[in-house]
Amino acid sequence: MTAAQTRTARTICPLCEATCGVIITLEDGRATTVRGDDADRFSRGFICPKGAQLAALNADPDRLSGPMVRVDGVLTPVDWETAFEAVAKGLMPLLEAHGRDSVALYLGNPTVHNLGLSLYTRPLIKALRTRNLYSASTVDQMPKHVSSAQLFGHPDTIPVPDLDHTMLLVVLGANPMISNGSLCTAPDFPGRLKALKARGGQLIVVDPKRTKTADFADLHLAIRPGADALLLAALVREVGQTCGISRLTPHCEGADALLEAVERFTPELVAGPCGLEASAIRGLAESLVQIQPAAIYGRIGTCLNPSGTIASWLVDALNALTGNLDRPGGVLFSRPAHYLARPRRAWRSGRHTSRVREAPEVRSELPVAVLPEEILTPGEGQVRGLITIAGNPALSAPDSTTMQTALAALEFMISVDPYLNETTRHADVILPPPPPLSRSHYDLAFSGLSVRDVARFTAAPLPVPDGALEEWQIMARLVAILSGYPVATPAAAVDGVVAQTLAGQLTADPGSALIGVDPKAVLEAVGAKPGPERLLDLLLRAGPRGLDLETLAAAEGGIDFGAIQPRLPGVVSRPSGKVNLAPEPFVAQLSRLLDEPAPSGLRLIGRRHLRSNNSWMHNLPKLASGANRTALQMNPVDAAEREIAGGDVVCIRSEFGSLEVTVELTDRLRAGVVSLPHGWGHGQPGTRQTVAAAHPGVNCNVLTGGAQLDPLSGNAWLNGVPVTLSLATP
Ligand SMILES: Nc1nc2c(c(=O)[nH]1)N[C@H]1C(S)=C(S)[C@@H](COP(=O)(O)OP(=O)(O)OC[C@H]3O[C@@H](n4cnc5c(=O)[nH]c(N)nc54)[C@H](O)[C@@H]3O)O[C@H]1N2
Ligand SMILES: Nc1nc2c(c(=O)[nH]1)N[C@H]1C(S)=C(S)[C@@H](COP(=O)(O)OP(=O)(O)OC[C@H]3O[C@@H](n4cnc5c(=O)[nH]c(N)nc54)[C@H](O)[C@@H]3O)O[C@H]1N2
Ligand code: SF4
Ligand SMILES: [Mo]
Repeated sequence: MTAAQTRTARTICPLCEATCGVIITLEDGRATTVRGDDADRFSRGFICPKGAQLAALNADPDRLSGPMVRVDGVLTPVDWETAFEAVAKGLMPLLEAHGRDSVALYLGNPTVHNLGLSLYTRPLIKALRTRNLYSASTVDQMPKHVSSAQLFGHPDTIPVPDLDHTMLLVVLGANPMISNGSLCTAPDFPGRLKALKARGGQLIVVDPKRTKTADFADLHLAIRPGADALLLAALVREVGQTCGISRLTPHCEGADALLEAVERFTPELVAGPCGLEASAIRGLAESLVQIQPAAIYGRIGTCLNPSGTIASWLVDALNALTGNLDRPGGVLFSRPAHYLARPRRAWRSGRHTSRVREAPEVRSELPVAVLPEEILTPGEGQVRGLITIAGNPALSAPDSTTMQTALAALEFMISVDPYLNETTRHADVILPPPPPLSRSHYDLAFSGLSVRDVARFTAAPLPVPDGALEEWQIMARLVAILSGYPVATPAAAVDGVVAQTLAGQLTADPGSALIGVDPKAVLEAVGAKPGPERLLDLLLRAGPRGLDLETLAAAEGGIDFGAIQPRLPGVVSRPSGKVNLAPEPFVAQLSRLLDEPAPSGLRLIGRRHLRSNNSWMHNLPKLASGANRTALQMNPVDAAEREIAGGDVVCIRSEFGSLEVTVELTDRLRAGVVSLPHGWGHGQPGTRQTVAAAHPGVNCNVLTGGAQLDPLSGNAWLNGVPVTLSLATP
């Protein structure tokens, strides 16, 4: 091999929210090694074991290289034109006979890590015009969106902890030493926690498990699952009793109503349900009063239960009351370099409801937990077709058994996905994107959730393989079909319309730097190149930093605009211009929490592994190997009570299903709590993921259910689910 054939290219790892810059070595047009990019202005060389597998992911032999269409019941490779013909032939009759709502759309997690997909989501939703819109958000962060919408006016106006400057970080229900953070984009989260300790700061972790993050903490409070809202209400009350509203920024309203709402939540009252000592709760409140600045941060553990929105709200109410909202070292709003639409209006949900159980729409979405019943319940408005984009609801959504029955019952299904997995095996048409290293990268979502204000763009390290379609082209072709254009309409024609529409919007919004400019001139300035890069260029030009794509692309390692800065009151888009600390529906829901029966029996929670990424990276040998990753972790005390020993196979049951699993004893879990990870249960018939099939694991979402949701956000109840155990009969 000659040196001329070896080169390196920069990209940004698209796998998790940490957005690490990486350097890929390319030999003979193939990615061979991956290392952290020391020149990246944000991640400064950090990389984790998953990022290190990007080259392997890119070259995974099980990745689909071309579209597949079901012919006589069998998924068969076809050319792209045949695939799009099949899409039109399957979808259009359903839409014509049964209306737009008869076809559902599910958007999975990788959508937001992918520029082409994120920019084409809106056009696709607009073209489909279905009320049956679903996403992974309702098995994840929807409570935080609802909370932010009510507090700040927009669901994406989410404050992030100022990790690099805080002196006290309180983490509830997150394990960033393993997950690398979520709704808090901070490459090298572990290093940032070490820096917090090094400058004399404190870390407090509230988690039923003594996690790797808790190992690192000054204090770990092993709360009972699902009790965070109660704990937070008591903390708000205690802080309110000590400092009243003296530390509140003047940009808040509703403080009196907030303090009244938490009045009854004394530490003594919530101690039992939280499984904590009242004195420990008081102690935490005291730390929050004394240590300044402080940041309170809640994530998955606070969101995946029926009081997820209440907990998400109280996290920010507590930040506000302790004087830490919009303050360096507290929680702040990042300012991305691209344009964001933030019209000033009252936010609403429930503008329509699901057909069967009348679950309210939130952000135009219905809870993914109701998708199975919408497919399986006959009648007017029944879902008969489904499009999944980068999602694996067969494993990731609650009540997997019913979900998979529902997917099998669909009349027609399309998946945009690189793998033949538990979900896409049900599809009639699979449209695979090119490998990840064949696309450019810019973080539209995560640059609005970052602990520093940064902008980074990387070009695609590798060309799109022969015969592949770029992901935006696949999306554009779907948009054309759903809009009733001829099937053969080129992607570029659709893209032209999308760019024109965006230019029109950007030149008409007073919140855009392009307000009043002639849209034609703007389009001329960005040039004719189709696809996401032109759309991104438009968004950058309309953004607050006066950037354009060429300038950004030339900035090696990206541009660092510095630490995140206070943004109140401008960032609030509520009609009053103030932060609402006591949204009425939240106050009403909070008061109901005290009426709930005290929890009893065993509760199941989840866990994440450093080498997993939800369900879809178990097909890489280096990430899937090792000891049994889906053992049921339990406390020795619970095991002894049931005469169960480590290594025993037990049957774990819930209202929704049962599984046989091997027990692993650990005193890291508090008694009364057992744990299984999600995203496993591979090797199902009709899938093609060879490595994953050899390490199938069990699917914990067989045990979770969609019957009870967070009423305010529609989020699923996946943590703290009641279960029972018995020894499996050999
Ligand atoms: N390695 C790895 N990294 C990932 C992912 C992955 O699958 N693997 N997934 C990515 C995704 S999509 C996301 S959203 C993020 C999530 O990132 P995190 O929010 O950090 O999620 P987890 O690591 O699951 O940590 C949740 C913690 O909540 C605890 N917990 C469970 N129930 C409760 C409760 O009721 N109260 C409290 N206080 N704690 C509770 C659990 O024990 C666990 O330690 O991670 C991302 N990063
Ligand atoms: N019990 C339990 N369940 C959970 C969780 C939990 O903590 N506990 N966590 C929840 C969370 S936080 C999340 S985010 C969800 C995730 O839920 P989903 O988003 O539904 O599932 P993923 O496992 O992320 O699957 C991603 C899919 O996208 C495909 N994919 C990967 N890259 C690309 C790409 O570039 N383009 C396209 N088109 N497809 C791609 C993969 O092949 C895979 O099929 O799971 C949730 N489920
Ligand atoms: S931490 Fe996340 S973004 Fe960074 S290398 Fe690992 S998977 Fe990629
Ligand atoms: Mo997630």
